[in-house]
Amino acid sequence: MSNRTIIHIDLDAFFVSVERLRDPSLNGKPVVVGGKPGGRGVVACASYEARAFGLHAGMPISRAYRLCPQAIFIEGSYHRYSEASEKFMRILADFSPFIEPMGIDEAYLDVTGFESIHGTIHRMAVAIKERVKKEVGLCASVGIAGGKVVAKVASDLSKPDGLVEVPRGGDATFLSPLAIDKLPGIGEKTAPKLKGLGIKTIGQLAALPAESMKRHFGIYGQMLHLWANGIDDRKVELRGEAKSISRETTFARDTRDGVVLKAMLRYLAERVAAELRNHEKQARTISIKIRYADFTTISRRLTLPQSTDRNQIIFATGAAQLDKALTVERQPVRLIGIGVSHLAESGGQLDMFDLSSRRLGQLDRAVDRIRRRYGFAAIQTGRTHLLKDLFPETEAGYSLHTPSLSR
Ligand code: TTP
Ligand code: MG
Repeated sequence: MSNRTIIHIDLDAFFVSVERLRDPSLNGKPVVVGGKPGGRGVVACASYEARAFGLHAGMPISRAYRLCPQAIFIEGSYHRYSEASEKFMRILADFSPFIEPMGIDEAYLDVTGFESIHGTIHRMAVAIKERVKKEVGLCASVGIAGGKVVAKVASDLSKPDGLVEVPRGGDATFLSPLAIDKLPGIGEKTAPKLKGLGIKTIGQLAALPAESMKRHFGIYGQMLHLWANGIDDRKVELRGEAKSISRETTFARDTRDGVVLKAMLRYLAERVAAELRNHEKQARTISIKIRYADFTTISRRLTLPQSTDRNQIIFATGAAQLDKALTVERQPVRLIGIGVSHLAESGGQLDMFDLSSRRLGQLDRAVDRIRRRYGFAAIQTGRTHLLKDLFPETEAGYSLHTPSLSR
């Protein structure tokens, strides 16, 4: 039996809820953040009212509009979400130093032994929810359990504005009656396979011998076996932070124009690099993602000998990958994205790049300061200048369809 107590907390309909703070007339209505109808983005967040029509994150906006034309469609403004996210995480950090933020609106807290401070963990969770409501204006849902996976299942189940505490030692019993797709890690691929074997509940999954899970699903099967039995020893990683940062966008019209593609890649690379510097991180692996007109999606990655947070290095690495990809594929491009992973703290490392590169670093930081004051589009580097004529500009920069600071 686990002797730990883990809280998982996740904001409800996060992007939409932030929009509602700005415009309360959106309350109670189907609302979609992700793009305007006629546009080609995907749903980032659908309000619960919109979910009742079958809308969900990841669905193309065009389909969302067909299912629920009366919904209010909003482009969204990432800087406001990231501001709310920071406030939220700061509140959590007041409650436990053992916090692992996951993505933008959720976190795990290890609160083992914290009863002595708050009376009960249940009361502690209520206090967290109240502060988040009062200071950020948002509703959060909380799960309390003996490990991460069950805490997450519990918070999901409690939504919206919920709080579910699994009794100590009761993790497996809690999971047992639930449908298998409630278990993280069981997605669109695994669920049908398991259903094919007649496995519908997590309890049935838990009863399958570990050996046969391993035979069917490899290492991953072993993990599912443990999780289904409520066993999850993964630590809440101290000061855990984003493991990767990426930005991507869908073009209004498919394009093969190398100049436009590079300009957008430059812009996205600058946003990624700025985010890295903001987190005082550097990255070693640079990846790009390209989705072609027929929706085939490829990604290419390159690991550098040394980590970096420089606009120019991140862009140039991505651009080289893009050039290669464009020589083998003749189709126009629908979406382009760039991301970094393999992150390390930026301090402490010897800078092996030469002096001119160090100057570039100073320049990047000067640009960051101006952009923080006047907005991201306030300064254009040579290439991104072109975007001014091609894309709508908002206070936060050009509108990106699927911003992500990811898991
Ligand atoms: P989630 O916590 O997965 O979803 P949610 O907060 O909108 O709704 P709930 O938790 O109540 O079920 O994601 C948090 C935010 O991350 C979400 O508001 C928008 C963004 N997001 C995307 O941009 N794309 C995605 O595919 C997903 C799942 C989320
Ligand atoms: Mg959420």
